[in-house]
This record gives sequence, C-alpha cells and structure tokens, in this order.
Amino acid sequence: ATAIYRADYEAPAWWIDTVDLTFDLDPAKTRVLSKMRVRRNPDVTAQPLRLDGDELNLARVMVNGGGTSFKMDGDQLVLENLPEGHEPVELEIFTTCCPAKNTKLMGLYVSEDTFFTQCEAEGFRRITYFLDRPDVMAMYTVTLRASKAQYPVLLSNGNLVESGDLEDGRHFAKWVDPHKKPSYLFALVAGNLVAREQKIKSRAGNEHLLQVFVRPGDLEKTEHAMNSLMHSVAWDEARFGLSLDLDRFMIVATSDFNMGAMENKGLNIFNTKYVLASQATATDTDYANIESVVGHEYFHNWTGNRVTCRDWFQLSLKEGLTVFRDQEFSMDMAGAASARAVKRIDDVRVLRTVQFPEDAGPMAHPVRPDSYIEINNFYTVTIYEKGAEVVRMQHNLVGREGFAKGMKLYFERHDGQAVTCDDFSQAIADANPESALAENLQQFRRWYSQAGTPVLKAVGQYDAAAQTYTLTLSQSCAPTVGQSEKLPFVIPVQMGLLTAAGQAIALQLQSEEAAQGTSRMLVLTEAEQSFVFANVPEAPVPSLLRSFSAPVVLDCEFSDADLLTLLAHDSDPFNQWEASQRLGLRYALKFIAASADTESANDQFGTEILPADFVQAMRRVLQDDKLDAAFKDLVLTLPSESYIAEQLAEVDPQRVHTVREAMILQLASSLLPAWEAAWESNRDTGAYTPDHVSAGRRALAGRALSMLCLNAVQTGDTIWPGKAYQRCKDAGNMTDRMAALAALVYSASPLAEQALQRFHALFKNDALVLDKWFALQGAASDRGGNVLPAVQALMKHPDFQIKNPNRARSLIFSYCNNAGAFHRADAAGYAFWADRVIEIDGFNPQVAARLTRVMDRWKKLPEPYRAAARTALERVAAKTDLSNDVREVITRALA
Ligand code: HT7
Ligand code: ZN
Repeated sequence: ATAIYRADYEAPAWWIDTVDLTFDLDPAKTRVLSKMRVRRNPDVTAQPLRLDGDELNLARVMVNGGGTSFKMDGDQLVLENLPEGHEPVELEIFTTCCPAKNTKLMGLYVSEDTFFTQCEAEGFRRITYFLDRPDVMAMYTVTLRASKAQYPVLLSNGNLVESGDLEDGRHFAKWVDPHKKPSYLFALVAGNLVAREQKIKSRAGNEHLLQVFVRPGDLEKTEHAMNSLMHSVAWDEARFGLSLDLDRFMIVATSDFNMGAMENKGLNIFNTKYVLASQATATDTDYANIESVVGHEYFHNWTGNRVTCRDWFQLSLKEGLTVFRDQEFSMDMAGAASARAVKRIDDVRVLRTVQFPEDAGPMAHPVRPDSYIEINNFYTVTIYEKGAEVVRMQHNLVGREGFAKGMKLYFERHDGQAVTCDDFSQAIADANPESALAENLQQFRRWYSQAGTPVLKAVGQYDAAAQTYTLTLSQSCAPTVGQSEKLPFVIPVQMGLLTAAGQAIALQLQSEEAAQGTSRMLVLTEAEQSFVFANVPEAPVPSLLRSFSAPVVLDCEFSDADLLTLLAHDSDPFNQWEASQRLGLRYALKFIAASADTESANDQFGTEILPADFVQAMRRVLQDDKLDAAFKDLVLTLPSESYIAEQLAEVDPQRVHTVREAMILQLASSLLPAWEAAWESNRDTGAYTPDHVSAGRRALAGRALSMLCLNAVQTGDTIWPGKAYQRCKDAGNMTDRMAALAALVYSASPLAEQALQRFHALFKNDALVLDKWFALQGAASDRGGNVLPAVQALMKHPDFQIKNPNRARSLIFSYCNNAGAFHRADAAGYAFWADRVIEIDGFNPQVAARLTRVMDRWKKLPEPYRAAARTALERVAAKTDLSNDVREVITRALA
C-alpha cells in the first residue's frame, strides 16, 4: 500500500452533476444501476475518467446510451474514450455486490435482516463505481426495490417522492435529495423498522418531521434520543442561526456499526448504543452520550454537509468544529456554571489521557495530516478532540460574539463548497479583523500543521519592594514522527492571581493605566515572553490556563501549599480540580520512583502514600455542602493510570497500577465516615431523570459505595459488600445497579460472581446491557492473573460474538485496556492481543486497526514486557495478508 500526500492534491478532472441510483436489494446479490451525468472539469487538463470501486462485480457500462470500451486499473474503472469537449456525458454502470458477506461494515451490508450503508470515508466505492472523493458533489435520486414483507421500510436521503407496489411481493420507494452532496454522505436503509415521530416548527415557521427508526420492541427506548434531536435543532437555530434545511430528518439505529454514528444527509445512521435508553437499561453516562452524539451528527448537517471537506486531510475541518459544537451544546444544556465546568473537565480528561499519548506516540499526526495510507486510521482523538481544542482557541481569541460572526461569514463564503481548514480560520479571522487571531493568523495555523503537545513553562518572580509580579512564559514542543523542528505556537493563557489566603488579585499589567478584572487572557506568541503585573500586594499564587484555555502541558513549580490554596479558593472550577490532580499526580510519581526497586509498592508503603494535608483537603471537598456532587466525584478521582504513565519516560504498568490502587485504598480508609455520609445522602435520588444534578449525586453515591467495598476487603467487613449486592438486586435504574455491580467486581468481593450471574439472567435479552456485563469483566481487578482466563472463557460464552463490533469492544478492548491485567510477566496478555488482532483483521480491518493501537506506547515498557511486546507486534507484522489498516499501525509502532 502506498501513502497519499496532502501536497499532491489536484482538483478532479471530471465532475458528476447528477446520480440516479436504482437498487434491487437482495442480501446475496444486490443489483445497482447507476446513471450519472458527468462532465469534464474545464480547469483541469483533459484526462480519462477514473472511477473508484472495491469488491464490485461489473456487469455493464454504457455511454450516452451505447456501448463503450473501458479498462480496469487495479480497483479503478477507467474510461479513456469519452467524448471530447465540455458537454455532459450520460454514463450508465450496472454492478452487483453481496451485502450478506460484507463483514467490514463499509459500503452496503446486512445487520439483523436489515440493509444499512456506511460510506464515510471510502465506502461508496463498495456500492458502485464513482468519483469517491469529498470534493465531487452531486444531486442524488435513489430508487429502492425490495421484498415488501421482509423490508417494509425503504429509506434514503432527502424526500420521499414516490412509492408503491411491484410484482412478486416487491415494492419500491423513490427518494430525491434536494441538496448536492459528496458520496460519503449517501445512505440507504431497508428493513422491518418502526419509528418514533415528532413534528416540529422552526423559528422561521417551517414544519419538519423528525423520525427515530428502531427495531420493533425498542420504540419505548427512543424518547431521550428524540428529545436530544429536538434540543439540537433548537440549539443550532438559537446559537448559530442555523436551521434544519430538510422537510424530514431521520435517525436509524443498528447494532452492527464500526463507530458511533454517521451524519448522512437527512438519514443519520447510529450505533444502537447512542440511541436506545431506558432507566432500566442505560446509565447516566449513556444518556449524556446519546445527547452529545445526536447533537454531533445533527450539527454536521451544516458543519460537514452543507460545507464539506475538500479532501480527507481536512477531516478536522468538519470533525474538530462539530466536536466543539457538540461540547458547547452539552454545556449549554447542562445549564449551571458548575455543570458546564464538569463537562469541560470530562472533555479535558479525554484529551489528556488519550490524545496527549497519541501525540507523543508512533501515530502522532497534525490536526491536518500531511499523509496517510488508510484514511480510516485517521479518525483519531487528534482530529476530533485536539481539533475541537483548536477551534475553541479561535473561539476564545475572538470571543463568543466574534465567533458567531466568523461562522456566519464562513457559511456566506462556502455554503455548498468543499473547503479547507485554512478557509475556516480565514473566515473567523476576517470577521474579527481587530482580534489576536487576525493579528497572528499565519502563526496560529501551526496548530493545524505541527503535531505534538507543547509544554508551557511558567516561572513567577515577585518583587516585594516594587509590588510587581513577573510571569515568564516559555514554550517548547518535542519532535514527533517526521517533524523534528517545531516553531512557536500562539498560546492563549487565561489566568488570574490569588493571595495565599485565596483572594483574587486585580490584574494590571505594568503598561496599563488601571486593573482589568481578576481573570484575563495573555497571548503567548514568542518562544519566551514576560508579563509584568503591577500593584500586586503579596507573592501571589498563579492560576494559569483557566478552563484549559490551550491544549498544552503546563509546567509550573507549584508548592503543595499553592495547590491547596487553588483547590480551596480558585474562582475557576477547572483549576480547582486541576490542583487536586496535580497533587495526586505528584504523590503517585514520587512513590512510583521510590518503589522502583521493590517488588510491591503496597508492601513498602502500606496505606501511607498520601500526606495528611492532602487527605484533609479531600475530606473537606467531600463534606462541602456547597459543592456539586459531580464536581466532588471528579476531584476525588485520582489521575488515571494512562495519565500517570504519560509523565514517565519508562512505564512499569504494574508499578503504576499498584501505587494508584494503594492511593485509592488510603482515600477509602482515611475518609471512611465521609464516604458513608456521601453514600447516605446521595443513595436515593428519587424518581429517575438523567439531569445533571441527580446524575452527579448518583455518581458520587456510586464512588462512595465502591470505596466502602474496597475498604471492606481490607478489613474483612461484610456489611458494605452485602449492601452493594442488595443494591444490584433492587436498584431502580441502571446507573445505580451498574455502580453496585462494579463495586463488587473491582473490590473482588466473593459476592461478585453471584451478582454477575443474576445480572446476566436479568438482562440476557438486551444486547447493550450484555455489552456492559462483558466490559465489566474485561476491566476487573486482577487477582493473581485471573482476568485473562476469565476473558478467554467469556469468549466462548454463547452471547459472545466477535463479529459484532460493540461486543468485541466490550470484552476484548476492555481487557486490553485494563493495564493491571493485560501487562503480564508471562506475556500471555500480549499473545491474546496478537491473536485477536489477526482474527479480527480477517473480517473487519477497521476494528482490528483500533485494537492494534493498544500497543502504541510499547517502547516505554521496561523488560520483560518490552521484549514480549515486540515479539507480539512482530508476529502480527509477519502476517503477509494483513489489511492496509493494521499494516499502517503496526509498521509505525515498530519503526
Ligand atoms: N463522520 C462519522 C465518521 C464515521 C466513520 C468513519 C469511518 C468508518 C466508519 C464510520 N462511521 C462513522 C462520524 C462522526 O464523526 O460523526
Ligand atoms: Zn463527526
């Protein structure tokens, strides 16, 4: 396989103006007739028409109603003798494909007797020969024909213009999409489905029909998805003035899907995980995810569909922007400032625990990559989450109103076009000519072109005589694959200063006449810059990077006292939380280093890793009536193992795991009465609603129960495990039930097995709940190496189906991400991983490539893990028939 380079982009030599597709749907052999009107691109020198195809059977090609010569070049169908000149040419291509055998779930496939499509990024070429690239936008008419009994519902993009019966029990439906679109947004669905329907009226007074299609029996689980969709439509109108541009907007759920959901024009296709919810089967997190994913796909209707990407290197143009939009949507829906902060903290945790490692590993790439082998490998946290941070920085540099103006200009300029990341930032800057973004636009664009996480170093110096405080900010960025030199970024640093007692200090730069509030943004553009603040009454505690104003690592020498001040008093809740994480990280790193030459950190340190003042600060947070439960839960969550690991040059995963577990145990035992009180006051949240306040209370109750069960294992107490077991039996919602089950499993309680069995018996007919059941067991605490054999046994369970991506992810991915159980001295975890990568690659390369990435950071492992990891990677690499997807990831990992 060869790499494709951004620098090689050329406009297409041909345009496709209209496509008329007719499908005769049959699982074993679907016939596809494509009639296209194509014409030469007058701006490009004349070339043959080269159409992409993949695993198609070609039956016939006709040009302007007559036969034609053609040739195959690899997977491409090449037409060299098309009429010269710029007149449109009528092309007719007849192909067949086999949806029943499509295990890759790309193109047209069958899931539970229903036809679905997935065309992004390059799936349309598995349906018919086409110019399968996002800058070729065409008008689509689609006719679907199928057995009426088996496939009573026939859907495609746009509006239903005709339907009726055919001979032999078949029927048809004809759909016309009123908007031109790239092929990756094409979709069809055919099957036995039912819909929840809702009519809505837009601000402009237009009527729209919203539909959520699911399998019969699942209808009552669609209320939250429908509500989320209605909220999304209203939010986009209110916040950005963007209205729904279709009479009908449909969501369809499938349980076989490679990713979360897909924004096909007017016909979104969703993983059931992001549609179906009832209080008995879905957790608060599921509810929140559904709202966010429904919003995300809906918002793509403008950011992605109306204005799309010129090429796949620009993927973050739509994904980064749409993630930013869904994050803002969730924050606006959350309402209160504290709930917004909780959402921001959640988002930053994902960025730091998943994207920062990606940016420092073998798959590091810029937000706008320069090359790829398999585009499916570039649907990454860098494109999505870091891309959203890059949009957020632009938002912050021009302000909320300025950003809205920029978006307006973006759509005025580019509606109906396929454009680039540069076009986006240009519009935001042009709409705000006086902004720091416009002033530094070229330099700002390095966020798109340079990979890696910058380190922002901050050094403060207080001059008591002059009452000045000099804050020196400097930046650096380590080399990443293919990029050895990095130029300075534009880094917005939202900040404030606090007295030691925690009071906010008025901020006045020496050059200014008067103070300008107590929180402000400094913009770092040089490698190093100093900012001098005047009238500072005492040596201040700096609160830097408030709300995580830039995706960087902040290196600042805070004392423990500074951090305790920030934790107790900072007006920025993000930095309050951040202070708790810095303290937790500090103690973890100290004890990981100290335990370097001992067998077990536990034995050496007992339960005394955390100093008394930190434990006391945690107690205060837990007992503070003024703090939200959700926020308390986040503060009391120690930095994750992967975040701790990222700070280390060499990572002994067992040591990281053991030290973190010991810290958790110490918090469990030292705060025992506070945990009991937290449980008692939050265990009953009344009639279930997934709102943020009661969800936060359930989260805190769940953590308290888990801490109490962990402590019980140490003390031999049976009361709390008994209460958890009882909760598993009688909980009124899945959040509480799952938390109780997890408390038993993670504490390795003797009651865990029985509770798991009951849970299975109760939910054996609900696929999404069974996924949770498998996932929990894959993520269980390892006791003497017991998790891997349990996982191997579960793979033989009648409910385990490796070909279903949700199920494979729930057991296999969950185990391979369970560091304490996966990194085994006998290398059995790695052997299991290699076997599964090879097995899954045989039928679904995209899912296999995701699993391959579990080993991204293997070079940081010490022996004996490192050699064993290499052996496993090399075993996979030695397979000659690997997919391009897995080959690209494994080659980079081994390089
Ligand atoms: N834009 C969608 C991407 C997607 C996808 C990509 C490759 C293979 C399968 C896929 N399913 C969905 C999802 C989104 O970001 O909205
Ligand atoms: Zn998206």
